[in-house]
Amino acid sequence: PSPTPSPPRTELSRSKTSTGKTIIVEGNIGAGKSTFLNYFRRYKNVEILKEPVDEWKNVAGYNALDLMYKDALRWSAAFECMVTLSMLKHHQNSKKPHTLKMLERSIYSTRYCFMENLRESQLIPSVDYSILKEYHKWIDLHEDIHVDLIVYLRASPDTCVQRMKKRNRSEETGVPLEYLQALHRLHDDWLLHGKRGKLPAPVLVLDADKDLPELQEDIASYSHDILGGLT
Ligand code: DGT
Repeated sequence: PSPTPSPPRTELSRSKTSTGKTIIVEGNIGAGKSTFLNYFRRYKNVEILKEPVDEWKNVAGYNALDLMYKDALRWSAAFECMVTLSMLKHHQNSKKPHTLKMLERSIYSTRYCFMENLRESQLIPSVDYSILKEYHKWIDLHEDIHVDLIVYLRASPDTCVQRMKKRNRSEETGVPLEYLQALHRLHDDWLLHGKRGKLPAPVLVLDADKDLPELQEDIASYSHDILGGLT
């Protein structure tokens, strides 16, 4: 994988990132999104919306995440439907209207990274993919998916594999390196190479290959820019 370009320091003025704004945190599986989000728990004006992975693991008693990994051709469409709904809820909902909202992933990574990977790898029947695409087209046209900043935690697929092994989420045990390599490329295509059209917001790239304590230091040093004086 290509080296991480040095991140442009995003200078966000107070007026640009005040309350009521939305930041999405993107990056491969195991890139460190949880570490990033956990850092911001210390700020009371920041509302953190993590991916509801536990909900995906218990859909009326079914582990949809596990089903998707075990038999993607059969279950990936159902799983993407679930994820799309979760993301839509996160984009729409705010329990606290005067906070800065930080989302783990977004409807964009569902569409441009995960759905695209399933299509490229032929892990989703093309009729299922087309139906899902119709959903996303409709959402694009009719829903207000507002984003003010994208934080891209860019880690090499090798780093992600190591972190995945370490945390040992049972559903992910069979995930091959190639899957992470494909997701890495799709994140880069979307966030660095502009292959998915105009980005919804500026991108701040952080080198997430650094070990987690070092990454945490970087997050701390960028936190003021990220929050734009909110706190
Ligand atoms: P982190 O903190 O950077 O290590 O993040 P994770 O790995 O806790 O969170 P994430 O979003 O990378 O993934 C959670 C699991 O859900 C992982 O097995 C990938 C899967 N996943 C998340 N979103 C989608 C999606 O839209 N489609 C598919 N097929 N899988 C997804």
